[in-house]
Amino acid sequence: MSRRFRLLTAAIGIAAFAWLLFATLEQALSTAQRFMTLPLGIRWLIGAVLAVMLVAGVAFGAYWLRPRKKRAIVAAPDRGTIAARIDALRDQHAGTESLRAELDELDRRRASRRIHLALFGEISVGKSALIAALLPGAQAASDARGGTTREVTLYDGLAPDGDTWTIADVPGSAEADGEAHERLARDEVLRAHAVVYVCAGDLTRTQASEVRWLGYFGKPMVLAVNKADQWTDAEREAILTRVTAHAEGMPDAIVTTSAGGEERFTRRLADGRVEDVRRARRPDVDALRDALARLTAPGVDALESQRENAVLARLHERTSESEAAFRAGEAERIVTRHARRAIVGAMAAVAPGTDLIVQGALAASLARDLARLYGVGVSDIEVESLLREARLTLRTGTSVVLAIAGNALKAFPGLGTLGGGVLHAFAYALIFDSLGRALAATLAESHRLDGAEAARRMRELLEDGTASRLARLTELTRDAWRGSRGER
Ligand SMILES: Nc1nc2c(ncn2[C@@H]2O[C@H](COP(=O)(O)OP(=O)(O)OP(=O)(O)O)[C@@H](O)[C@H]2O)c(=O)[nH]1
Ligand SMILES: [Mg+2]
Repeated sequence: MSRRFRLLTAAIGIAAFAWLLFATLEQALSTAQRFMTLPLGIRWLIGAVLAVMLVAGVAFGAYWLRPRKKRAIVAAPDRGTIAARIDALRDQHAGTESLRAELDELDRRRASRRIHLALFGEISVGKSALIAALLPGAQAASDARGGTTREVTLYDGLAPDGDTWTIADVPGSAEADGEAHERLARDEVLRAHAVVYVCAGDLTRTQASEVRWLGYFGKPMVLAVNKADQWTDAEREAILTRVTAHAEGMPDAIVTTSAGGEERFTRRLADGRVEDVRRARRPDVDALRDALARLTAPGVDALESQRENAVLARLHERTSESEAAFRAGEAERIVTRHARRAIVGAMAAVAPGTDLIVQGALAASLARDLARLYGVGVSDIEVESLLREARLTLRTGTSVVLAIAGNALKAFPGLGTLGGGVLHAFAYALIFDSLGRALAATLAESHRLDGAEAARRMRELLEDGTASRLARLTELTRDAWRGSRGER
């Protein structure tokens, strides 16, 4: 194209643009003029509509361009609070060894001032192979069979900046019947300053949830898409795009790696012969090493508080589970004790009628004991209102309770031989067992004495005549009966 022709085209382009600008301006001016001739009310109306559209447009633009934040990170209670809870559990003779050991390990690693890393991911994605590639001295066993790594092993090696990294090789997740191994893996992963989440292709739903789980605990994370040697460049790009979308912004970096496997090719020798060659593929983990170096660059002191938060958050979960289990056991004992007393109370009644009532003093004591166990303060008024609700429930449920007691007598003929009044004794076992369990469940869930909710659950339990329950209550009735009358 000659220079003169190009100048001409440029001049025409500029003239066209200027004309367009002029025409738009003219259109805008004439619209404005016509706008000014409109009645004042219409002008305000149009102005208001335009203003609303402008605000909506700006708001939508701001929403669209907002920085996408990572999901909220869990906030853990401090070490002292958790240690005190563990001590309280120990004083109540609950098993606390593993909780205590986790706290000790937390302190030990803080004192060691070493950067701890961990690799996490499903079985056979190449975690052990990646460790061998990152730390050439490490002898991490890698094998085509899934579930090769069965325990947590820590490997020490030199980081790019000359510091020492300790990298944990852990069992793979998502193995059939591998829950215990997976728990080991997850606990170790939470103890690390930074984690490499390893996958070998696009993230499945389960893998994406594991990435989210790491994000929830605030783990600095590199997502390594391993076995990249198996794809063409185009496939690799496509997989990376999908992995990035499914990881929902959780990882700090996403890299591809190639850690192992075999490569096969044919080689033509100088004498013309052709031979098949199989050899271990050279690993390519440079991008991963660089990403880890960047992630750990702030140093162990800067990363430590985040690491401790994750460990303490998990300890909080585990301690809460132990506390709940301990309370459930204690609640069971309290309910049984009161049910036993209710049976004895029923036997003491001179002439038991068909009218069942909730024994007030005993029910109040049951409510107070359970509330104390769950650390809920209760007033006399609340206890009174609970008793009212329970009595109302029983009034409409009397026939059901007596029918279930009758069934128990038929199912366990030995019970009938205990004598008259045993039907009522069993009925009271059922009533107090139902009230106690209903109350314990309500207290555990809502941490307050919710009479209406407890009564609703009590009604359900009064109607529960399953065989195992009848057997348990029969045993209780027989025991209490014999205990109070002496062995007969
Ligand atoms: N082609 C190829 N194969 C790989 C790569 N990395 C690992 N492998 C192979 O994948 C298989 C599993 O590797 P491992 O390192 O045992 O995997 P893992 O994640 O530690 O597995 P578990 O310990 O069972 O959880 C082995 O046969 C490795 O040789 C890779 O980058 N490319
Ligand atoms: Mg392994």
